[in-house]
Amino acid sequence: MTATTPAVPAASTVPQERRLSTPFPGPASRALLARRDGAVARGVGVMLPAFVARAGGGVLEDVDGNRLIDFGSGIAVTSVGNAAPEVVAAVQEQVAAFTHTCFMITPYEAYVAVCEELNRRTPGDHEKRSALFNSGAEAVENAVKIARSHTGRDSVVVFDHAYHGRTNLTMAMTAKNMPYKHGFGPFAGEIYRAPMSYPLHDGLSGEDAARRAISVIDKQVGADEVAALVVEPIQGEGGFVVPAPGFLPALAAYAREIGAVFVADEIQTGFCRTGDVFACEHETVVPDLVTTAKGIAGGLPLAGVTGRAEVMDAPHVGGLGGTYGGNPVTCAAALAAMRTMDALDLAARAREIEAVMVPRLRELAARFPAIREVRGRGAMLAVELADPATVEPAAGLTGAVSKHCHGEGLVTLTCGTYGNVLRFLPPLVIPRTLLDEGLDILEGAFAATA
Ligand code: PLZ
Repeated sequence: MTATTPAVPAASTVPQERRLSTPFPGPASRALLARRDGAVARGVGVMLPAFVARAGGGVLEDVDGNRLIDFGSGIAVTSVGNAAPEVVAAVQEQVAAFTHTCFMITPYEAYVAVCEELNRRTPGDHEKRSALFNSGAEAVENAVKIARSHTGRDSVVVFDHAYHGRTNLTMAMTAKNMPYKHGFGPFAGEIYRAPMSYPLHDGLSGEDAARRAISVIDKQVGADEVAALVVEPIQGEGGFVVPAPGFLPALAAYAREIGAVFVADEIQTGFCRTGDVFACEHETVVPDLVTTAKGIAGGLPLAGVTGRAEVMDAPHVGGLGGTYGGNPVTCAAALAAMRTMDALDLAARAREIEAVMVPRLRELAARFPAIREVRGRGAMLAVELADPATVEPAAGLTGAVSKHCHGEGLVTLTCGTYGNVLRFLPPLVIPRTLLDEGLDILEGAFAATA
């Protein structure tokens, strides 16, 4: 880092207000959508075809000048805000200094500094090491490599409804077939699935749900063959499933007992999203390894694996790496994003967002019986929808409510194994006025659809 820091604007320059043309999306987006259809593989879907021109804070502005309220953060990425001023300044400075060397060839300070920050910020005060990668899936792959190298064992245990990525190994670890796995096999071997704690559906205490999972692992995998247990402390794509209290601590204790590596996939939950810096902290669970990505660098592609020094240092010298992992521009962005999290106390902001949103969501649940549950923590919140008569998952209604929100200029996402969960992941810097307006739009969407 040089001594001269460029002037940083105090806040986003994109006006923090919703604005919609008629029709929406407008003509410029429609033209780009037609070009997209002729150029981009159809496998890469588009949820809301408003092509973005610039973004900031809690607003996305499209090429027609429409301004959308962002309740998605690009899938839990722009927690510090889109184009966060300090991130922009750090990236500009770094990109002008040098763009790439490959850390494995000629190293640079920012990579080391990010690892120091990860070692300091992740749960537990034991001796830690980190390694950096490009995407969440790549971090999960490397956590598995490290755990196998450390234990000399092959088997990896994952859970029902899990999402860990789209590469071959992580597709095997991901539970849901459509759209992630259909037609893309055969998948990597030695992946075993155990039942998750899903209080709404199993009614079990955390301890009982853990006993059920541990029995499956003991009988169907074999305790002394398990290299790693990999679990999302709150499941993301699988439906914002919050395990019952006691489930994660019991699994961590079991992993310790059988000599397996306990890996917390905090890719979606990490970096203040749930009101703690990491979701594991909520139950003071200390994982052996933590995978991070998404919120780590304000939108630049960076991921990490952090954990016990003796586990992380198991692979031989040269056994971990990649051309771009921990690219200097992404590392500069991460350091700036972490400074922003500290300066603005974004964990507290996530708790404030929960305090505003949960009462409104509960009011909606009281009014619309299709809402079976309001759940989540911090600014990682969701409602699960079912047919009130049959209690069957209401995927159609979930999609319709979300689409209605999109038409009103509110970016909402869905998730869940059954596609019946509407999830909310606003940037942690979203102004209160936009939060309230987004909730009003959501209420209108239920009134119009449910
Ligand atoms: N682990 C817990 O949430 C990414 C996927 C979006 P990558 N989730 C969003 C999609 O449809 O592809 C995720 C996650 C958890 C791993 C990943 C994978 O992270 O950066 O997308 O590879």
